[in-house]
Amino acid sequence: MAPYDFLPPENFLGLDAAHTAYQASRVVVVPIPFESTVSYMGGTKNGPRAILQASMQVELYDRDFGRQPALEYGVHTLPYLALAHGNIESALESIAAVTAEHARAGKLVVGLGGEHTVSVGFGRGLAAVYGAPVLTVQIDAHADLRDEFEGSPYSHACVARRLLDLGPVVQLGIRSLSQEEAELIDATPSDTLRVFFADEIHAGRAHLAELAERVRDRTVFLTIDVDGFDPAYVPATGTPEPDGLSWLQVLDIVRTVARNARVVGFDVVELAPQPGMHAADFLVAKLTYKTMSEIIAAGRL
Ligand SMILES: [Mn+2]
Repeated sequence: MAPYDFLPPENFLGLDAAHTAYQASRVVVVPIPFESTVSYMGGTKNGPRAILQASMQVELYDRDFGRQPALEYGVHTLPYLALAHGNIESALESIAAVTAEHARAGKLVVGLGGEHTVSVGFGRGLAAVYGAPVLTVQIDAHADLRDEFEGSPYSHACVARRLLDLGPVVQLGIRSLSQEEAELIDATPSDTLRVFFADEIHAGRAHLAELAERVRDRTVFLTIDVDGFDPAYVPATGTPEPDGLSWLQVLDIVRTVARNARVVGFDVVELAPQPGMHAADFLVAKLTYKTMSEIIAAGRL
């Protein structure tokens, strides 16, 4: 039995029953309020609820498409996942099992974190259905390439290192890493690990052509740590870093990946909602909607 908790107060985008029925929906949203290894400021367990609530305010009409995409593809929102805290291995197994269940049904699976550790389970679930390698595209301020952190191989600081077990990793927006991580990046072939640091992205748009080539026709898991954004956009996150990406820079990356790769799932993690900072919640909700619309519109799933 799937380890679900209770029903969310509202579904993603606040759609009516006709556009949220499981069978007819192309997209399944999985709220994962998991928080265990956070190292600085907490609160990511409240991320899924804040995203769902903010999504009620997102316009269904999208000017980029000239229509209301969600009404065409349908979005089914699952209840919050109830996960065992204190046992990360079993939590990751549950996340992987739920992700696989809905991927196997042919859905675009969308995870709402929660801390970034949930992405390890999410990626494993996708790999179980689509087969390795699954290429991870990671938007993040942090490299997350530590082999272990504070005694755990499943710290949010180790996410990308674990996802490297599933296939290559392409990172974008990175601007904080340890010496150990810098040495690993230097020692790893770019076909396995390519890091587009934030300054490379700020320098122009040249990274988009290379990104398109690296992901072209690959099976991709897109993981968006919202601290990839500049804190001016998303201050409500546990470990903010200056000099981050803008809304348009992130959208350019999402569009490039959606239009060139076969994206089989994505997650949005590390929002730690703060009272009075609802702009961040809304940005994340809108980004989630635009990302699912881009992936469905690309017609590759
Ligand atoms: Mn991060």
